[in-house]
This record gives sequence, structure tokens and C-alpha cells, in this order.
Amino acid sequence: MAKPSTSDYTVAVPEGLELDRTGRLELYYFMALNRKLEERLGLLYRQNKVVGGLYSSLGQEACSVGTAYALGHGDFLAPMIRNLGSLLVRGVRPTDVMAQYCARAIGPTRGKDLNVHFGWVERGLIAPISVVGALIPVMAGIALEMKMHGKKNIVLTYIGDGGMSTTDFHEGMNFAGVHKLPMILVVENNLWAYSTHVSKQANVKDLAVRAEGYGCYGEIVDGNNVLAVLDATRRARARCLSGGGPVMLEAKTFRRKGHAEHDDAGYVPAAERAEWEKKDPIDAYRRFLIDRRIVDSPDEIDEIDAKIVAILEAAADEALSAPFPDPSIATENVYG
Ligand SMILES: Cc1ncc(C[n+]2csc(CCOP(=O)(O)OP(=O)(O)O)c2C)c(N)n1
Ligand SMILES: [Mg+2]
Repeated sequence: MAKPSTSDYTVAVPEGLELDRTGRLELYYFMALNRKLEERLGLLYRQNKVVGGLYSSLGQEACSVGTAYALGHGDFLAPMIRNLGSLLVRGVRPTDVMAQYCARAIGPTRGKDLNVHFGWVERGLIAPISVVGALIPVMAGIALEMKMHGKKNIVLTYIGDGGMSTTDFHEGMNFAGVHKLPMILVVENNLWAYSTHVSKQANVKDLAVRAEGYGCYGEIVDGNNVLAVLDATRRARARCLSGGGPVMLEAKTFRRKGHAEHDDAGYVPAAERAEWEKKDPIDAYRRFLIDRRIVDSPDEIDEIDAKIVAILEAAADEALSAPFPDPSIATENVYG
């Protein structure tokens, strides 16, 4: 955990947000778990234990945790590569994540796929699709089924600033708008799509304005303020459930590492990176918990951090002591 910075960036509490102490601490727990798990995976990557790429959500933890935390039982969520935090909120264990990244037989895909590429229907999780944008029509289809059967549930998925330039994004949003489907699309505007700045991707300042073109409601939220993200997603969910149609929620944030671990992001101006480091969502939320006396002392937060470290050590031991999959299962559960 980085030391609290001297930044004056503060977490503002949205009006009417009802959240008890347990909930407020849980939000911290999941964001810190998200970050420390990725840091631990970074070490495993350098030890050559991770198979394939490692995609960081450093600085974006509030987007994943705040959105996933707003969902109810029976809702479906589909993550993209930077939404590890959403999976943790939905009950995926660090051991599952490490085993998956390290291609072990106990992982969710039993070592056949990598990183966050897995679904878990019992946990309301649909597997991501590498082709960015392609999840949106799929989730719109699930939302259509929910609507047709009168279910009181919604779907939520994510798209990046770059992914919004795809055909699938347009087709999926248009379909969802026409049929007034209960779908939340979280646009994680982290300003970069690999090495392409958002200004070369869109000729609008706010990506949320695009919602109107699909007859949807659009809203902008501070993506580094977990309480604001939670509140906006809760309201979006209520809107979906009352028949208001899809919501496009633009979370303004920043990708603090490269596209993946191999990318040093040398193309990102140092000043821009420094500016966003001051807005770190976990540091700011930690200060909020202390300043508002939600915790009695900073020690209480340090205890949560220590608990996370212990959980991650045990998870790494369990995941790395598991075998790689037996070649005999290679064709099981594979469709094609
Ligand atoms: C249709 C498609 N084009 C290109 C790629 C390769 N690709 C994967 S992620 C990525 C950048 C995505 O940027 P953005 O949508 O802003 O998400 P971020 O990585 O910032 O979270 C690219 C170009 C892909 N997977 N799918
Ligand atoms: Mg992006």
C-alpha cells in the first residue's frame, strides 16, 4: 500500500448514499485486495510463473469494485481485462485467480485459458471476449432474456475508450437501446488504448454523450471515487429495473501502467502520470475513512492490509503447489 499522498484530492460522498460501516470497509478491502493481488501477480510474472500476459488495473480499482458492489443476486457481469476487482467482489478467490494466471489444473478453466478469461455462471460471471466490443451484443442478449421473462435483474459490462470505436459496440448499444434492455455499460475512459490517446479515438470530450445517439441515458462519474461509482451504478441499476432502458456510465480514470506488463508506457507524458498518481483511488479512500472517523485509527486499515498479505501468501502457496493440467483433459469441455 502506497503511503497516503499529500494530494488534496478527496472522496466526495454522493447525496443519499446509504452504506453501513461494514460496507465502507468492504469497499476498501476489495480495492486493496485488487491492487495487492496484481502486485503479487507482477512478482510471479517476473519469476516466469505467469503464463501469457498480465494486465494491470493500477489506478482503476474503484471502477471495478464500485460497479460490481452495486449489483444484486441474479445480475450478470462480464469483465474486461482490467476488471479483476469485479471478480473478487463476486466471490472469486485469490487462489482461483493465481491458479488461472499460472495455468494450473485447479484454476477456473483448469489450466486451459489464462488471466481473467473465464466465466462462472453460479457467480453471475460471463467470460470476457478478447475481441473488444464483442461482449456488448452478448450481454444485450442476456438482458433481452431477463426482460422477456420479467426477471428483476440486470447485466453490466465494460468497454474502454478505445473499444468504443468498434462495430460491436454500436450494434450492441443500438439493440439494447431499441429494446430498452436492462443493461449498464461502464465506459472506463482511462485516456489510453494501448499507445493511442483518446483524443485520436474520439472527437468528443465526454464519451458519455454518445449514449443519446442510442436513446440511452448517459452519465459521467469520477472513476477514482469508489463511493461515487457505487452510487452512480446503483442509480443506473434502479433505472434499468424500472424499465428506463440501458445506461452508459463513463468513469473518468487513468491507466497507470502500460497496456500489459511488457509495455513500459513510455509514450505517456510523465506529467500526466504524476497528476493521476495524486488521485490514487485507494489512498484517497483511506484518507476518507480516517478523516470521517469511520475507522478508529489508521491501525485498523493497516490490519486489513496485513490480512490481505496473509491471504495472498496462502493463495500463492496453494496455487503454485497445484499441478499443471493433465494432457488427457485437453479436449474436455472444448467446443468447436
Ligand atoms: C476488435 C479488437 N481490436 C483490437 C484488439 C487488440 N487490443 C486489445 S486491448 C486493446 C486496447 C483497448 O483499449 P481500451 O478499449 O481503451 O481499453 P484499456 O486497455 O484502456 O482498458 C487493443 C487495441 C482487440 N482485442 N480487439
Ligand atoms: Mg483505454
